Amino acid sequence: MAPTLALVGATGAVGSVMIDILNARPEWPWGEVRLIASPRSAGKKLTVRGEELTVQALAPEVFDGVDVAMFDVPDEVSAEWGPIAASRGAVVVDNSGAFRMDDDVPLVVPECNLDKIADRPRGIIANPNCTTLSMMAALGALHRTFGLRELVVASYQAVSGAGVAGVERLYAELAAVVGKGVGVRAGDVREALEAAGLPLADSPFPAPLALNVVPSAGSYKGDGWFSEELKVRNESRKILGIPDLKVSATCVRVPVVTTHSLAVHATFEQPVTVERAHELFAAQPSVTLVDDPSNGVFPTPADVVGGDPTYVGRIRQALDFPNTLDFFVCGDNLRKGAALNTYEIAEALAKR
Ligand code: 2RA
Repeated sequence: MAPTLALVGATGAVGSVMIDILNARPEWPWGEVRLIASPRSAGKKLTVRGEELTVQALAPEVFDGVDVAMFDVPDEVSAEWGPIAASRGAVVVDNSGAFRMDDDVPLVVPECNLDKIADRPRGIIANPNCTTLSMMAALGALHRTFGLRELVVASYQAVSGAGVAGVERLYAELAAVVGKGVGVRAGDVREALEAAGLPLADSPFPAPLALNVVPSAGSYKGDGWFSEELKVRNESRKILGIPDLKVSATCVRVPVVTTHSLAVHATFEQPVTVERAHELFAAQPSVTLVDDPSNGVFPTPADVVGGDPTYVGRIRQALDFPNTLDFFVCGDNLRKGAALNTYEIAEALAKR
């Protein structure tokens, strides 16, 4: 019998992208699909592959008979409900931060470590954070040939990483500043937002995003580090299976709606060349090479949003660092960064 798939968090920002992905997948290994959300969203009707489905409220019984349950909900909801779904027999593929660093939960990017989905003592498989995920397909391809040793990363993160509230805030801020000549004097963006009734206290971000960049992503964790920066370090080590990988990240929120970008400085054990890197990226189906800088060809969020691949460009050999490549990657943080990677894991489970 074809397996049953559940989507928990079906009405959220990532859940909506997930439904687009379900509707567009060329292969369809599933029988029944169940859409699940908080009691507030229960009763909503959504269409999956031509069939209108009613969203069910999260409850233990909704997992009975489910083979694979994809979770796109806040950490605390996953922490409580993931084990309940697993105890009812579902394999949980979780996109929250609740289980990523649990030794008994594999953290999977199909291009890097798909074999780990078989080793899941808690019945749970974790999906990485979108910032880490945006570079993993590209980095994994290089690591398999050159052997990654050190990673220095700067991120340029879109506001949809902070959910619908982040997107609404950016649009509201842009409406408050566009055409008003602000952004030329220290403090005038903040003044314009206050004057428009958009106090920072109401924002998901700690500084204005319009006409600005903000070096703060996630929550502050002490000693100068934000949670996103620590996730890049810890998750990269676990996914690539390099526990002592040297990693330093600076994560920055930028006024982009969707698609995270990263400037990557990666040092390898073996000598590297740009030509060989091009070959390796060309051979990786989920990576699209966009690298002709002399003609203005490189990846940008505005050009790649909505796409499934990781887009890579600006590949160059570091001038002063041996065995080191610098490059720029862009990846849709709601697709490969969240919904698509989760679904790829679920689909691989169904095929097994
Ligand atoms: C962000 N990476 O961009 C987070 C979302 N998971 O805020």
